Amino acid sequence: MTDETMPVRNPHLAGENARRVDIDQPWEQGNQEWWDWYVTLAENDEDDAGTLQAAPPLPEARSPTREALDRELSEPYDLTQDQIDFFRREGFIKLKHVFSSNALLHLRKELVRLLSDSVDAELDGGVRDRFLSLDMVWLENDLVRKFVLSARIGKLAADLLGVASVRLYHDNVLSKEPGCGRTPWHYDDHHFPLATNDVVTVWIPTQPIPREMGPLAFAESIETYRLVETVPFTKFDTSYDRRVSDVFRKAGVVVDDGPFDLGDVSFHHNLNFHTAGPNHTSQSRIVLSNTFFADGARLVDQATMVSGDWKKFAPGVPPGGRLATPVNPVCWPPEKSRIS
Ligand SMILES: O=C(O)CCC(=O)C(=O)O
Ligand SMILES: [Fe+2]
Repeated sequence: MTDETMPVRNPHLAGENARRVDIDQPWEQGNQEWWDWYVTLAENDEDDAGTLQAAPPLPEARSPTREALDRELSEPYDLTQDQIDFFRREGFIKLKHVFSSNALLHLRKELVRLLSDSVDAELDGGVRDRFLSLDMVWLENDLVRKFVLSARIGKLAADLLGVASVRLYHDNVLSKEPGCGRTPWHYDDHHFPLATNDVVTVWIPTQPIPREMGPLAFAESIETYRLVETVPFTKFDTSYDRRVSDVFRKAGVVVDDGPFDLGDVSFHHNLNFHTAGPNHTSQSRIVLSNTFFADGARLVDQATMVSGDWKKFAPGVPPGGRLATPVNPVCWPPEKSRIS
């Protein structure tokens, strides 16, 4: 077995020391370069590349008033016990009507502006085959900050995890451009250097995402990661992605790869395995994906390159240190967030 194909284990999960392999080296570049590398690890059908389909036009929208937007971002979204049980059993959930079309399309316009500034090109057709990413946007942009620190989302994250209080790990504006292939199979525990399993990511599409645009797709059962714990991660090719999908297919793992209607928002646990299809449409697939963790959590002792440029999200925190910097604000409950 070469260094590149050694199994990668998370010490706090497997209860053993992580093996020192060269993915243990820190990631030296930015998070955009990380995504450029990361999508090369996905297996894609050769004949998948080709003509793009026109996406359905975006619905008409009116910009919401500030009051209406603030209300919908802060009012609680009540979960049923069945929904909470589903999340804890399956490791993900898709919720309907979390935000209004007006609010989401208003956000999309702003994200299009930020993304096109970052690459100096038009979105929705002007950039091909890439996975664009921006992070820490909430620090600079008022509208993104409202969504990232939304009490509705913070409470949903805390309620799904069953913890009293959550902090932000980071925000992520993700745009899968026309022609970009699959997102490789992974679980986020592999990416986040957090020494806890109380971690959840909300994936907020800012447009309807039909199957051909590459909706996030989730393997059912929070235990599914156990099937692939010993599959060796390789940093140079698509073999990890291919082996994971082979194991899942042979084991009959059910995958929810259905479309997202406008207003649908998903939450996935850091142990949930997920992937996303290629974007075969001429529209950019733009989402806001934010990660929260239980207040009190610490960093792991040793992060790997799969965590990307994580120091940006935990500035100055030593290995094993408690993560509670000013860029990790409490997002629920509001009383605590005011004093933090
Ligand atoms: O948007 C994607 O294709 C992948 C996103 C993802 O893996 C995540 O938000 O955890
Ligand atoms: Fe992920």
